[in-house]
Amino acid sequence: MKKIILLSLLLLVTAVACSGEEMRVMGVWARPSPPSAANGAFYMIIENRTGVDDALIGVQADVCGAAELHESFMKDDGVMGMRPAPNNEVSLPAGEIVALQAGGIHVMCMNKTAPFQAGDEIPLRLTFAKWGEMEVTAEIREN
Ligand SMILES: [Cu+2]
Repeated sequence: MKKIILLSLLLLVTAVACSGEEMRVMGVWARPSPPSAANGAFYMIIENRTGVDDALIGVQADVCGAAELHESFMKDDGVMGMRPAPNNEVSLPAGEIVALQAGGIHVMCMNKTAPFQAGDEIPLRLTFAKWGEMEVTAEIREN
């Protein structure tokens, strides 16, 4: 009897240890910007531990008139510009870590409805093609 209980416990522990499949979103943040600034950008690190290829396909925030997925690129005149990410999504291959960061892919918050002040916490709702929706909190800080 004891052996069976021990074995069950062992199986349970193993099951819990292996069930780490998740979409991990870390370090969500944005720089402070004054009310006069129409737009802001959110950055974050996404680790796809779900075991399947996925994609970030949308972001919503109450403080943004609209939130778009953007990529930065070098324009012909050597100046950095930005444009909607290909297919308006960010690919998240299984097992990989993707960084949304300044000078790269970012979430563009268009037509801000509130200033971003250092110390503020802004809720964002992320939509993944397969993982579904996730609520995260962006921290407003200088860097
Ligand atoms: Cu942008």
